[in-house]
Amino acid sequence: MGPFVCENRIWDRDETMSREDLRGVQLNRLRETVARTANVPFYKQAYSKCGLSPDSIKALDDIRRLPFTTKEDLRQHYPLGFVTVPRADIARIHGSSGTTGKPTFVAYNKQDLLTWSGLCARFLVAGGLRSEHLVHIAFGYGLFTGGFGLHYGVERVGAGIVPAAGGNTPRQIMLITDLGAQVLVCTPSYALHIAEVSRQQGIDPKALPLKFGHFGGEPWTEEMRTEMEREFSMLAFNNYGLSEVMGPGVSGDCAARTGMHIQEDHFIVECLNPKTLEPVKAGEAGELVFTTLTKQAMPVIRYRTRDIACLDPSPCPCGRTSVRMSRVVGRTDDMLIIRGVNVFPSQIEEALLRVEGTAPHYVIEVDRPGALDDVVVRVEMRRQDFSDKMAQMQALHDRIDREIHAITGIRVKVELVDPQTLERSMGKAVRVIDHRKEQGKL
Ligand code: DLL
Repeated sequence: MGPFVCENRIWDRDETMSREDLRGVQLNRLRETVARTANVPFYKQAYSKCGLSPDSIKALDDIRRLPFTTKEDLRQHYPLGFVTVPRADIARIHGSSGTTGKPTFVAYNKQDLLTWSGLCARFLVAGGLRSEHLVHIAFGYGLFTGGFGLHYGVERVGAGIVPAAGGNTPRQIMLITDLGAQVLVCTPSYALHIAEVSRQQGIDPKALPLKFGHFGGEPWTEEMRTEMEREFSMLAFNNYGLSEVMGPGVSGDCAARTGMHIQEDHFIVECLNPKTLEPVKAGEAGELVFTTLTKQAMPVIRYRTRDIACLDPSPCPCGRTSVRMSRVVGRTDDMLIIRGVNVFPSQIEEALLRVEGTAPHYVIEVDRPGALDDVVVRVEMRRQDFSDKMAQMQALHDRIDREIHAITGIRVKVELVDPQTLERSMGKAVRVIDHRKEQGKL
């Protein structure tokens, strides 16, 4: 533990209900959710294929008879084919990267927004937030669920907010210093970057008023937690979520910090072997699959997250009765998280395809030399397009740069390389080299 103590406080009594009561709540809500989704064309078809109706759900184990949902399914029903409410009842739409240039959208009605802020309030309070605090939010506000999700969670607790959003780190440091925020909300890598820039400016991060940090949106390690707590002299809490299931608020650390409590009265979690789709043994790593229980505008059934983690059902000293999940230790697909933004290699390929003069050979190299991710995209030129003219090459470079930014939303360093210089692979092409893994940062 760091220099501050986090009192064990609980926001909502439902977090401590007995396992038996919880199972009852889950079963009722699962039946409601199946009923609600029966009119979504994707589920309607899937249910009728296997002869299922809401009445078929007699016990929680019956969830295993329900179909899975994947990001690809959402994409195929672009933009809002999974929505169960009339358009007029949609209160907010967020989105996250898909495997191609188009995002997948998620919709919320008024009640969903209330449920969501309550879920964020739970983990924020579990991690030290009090109504008298001032919270600096350095997440992007936009389609990404991080900014608005945490914003309304903090507001629900009654604390003050500085909605700084991302970017301009020296200004962030000024705001934290001058306004006196005790709590920082952002991605873990951005928090470390703030510490780095602060040092460069001759300000010891310990001198900042921060006492608690709530970090999520990307994988991080226990070593990063230790470093952050030492750097800022704060307590750092992990929180997890994904847009398709809700956004932040699916799970979060409590004061014990021995795994993130999954908000099981709102989500049923399964941990499955990603190949066989059978449950793994307790404590073993598997793919997390979530079914929403209270979402109204866009519930999802057995959503395959592609995130690999373990579940721990043992009782927690904090009094919450929910199962805890470990840190995310990997993914079953090739999604990269770059400075908190989800990026698929296929999006970069799509950008390159839009630019004439590039060969289908490229390599994406990800590194984290300091606190922030750096991406270099090396693109091989076609012989006929390879030019001695600097201006032509520069124009090509800039187009690639623009296309990648337009599709992924992130800035990368583009390097044009001579024809026939990138290594050819005998088997599956190696498109991504992620140095963060060997650096122990993932
Ligand atoms: O990242 C939601 C979020 C925002 C959670 C802010 C927490 C804080 P997406 O953009 O849809 O949603 O990305 C979801 O990010 O499947 C994980 O792979 C990864 N992820 C999110 N939180 C964590 C975490 C938001 N604490 C994807 N640890 C998920 C590891 C995380 N990975």
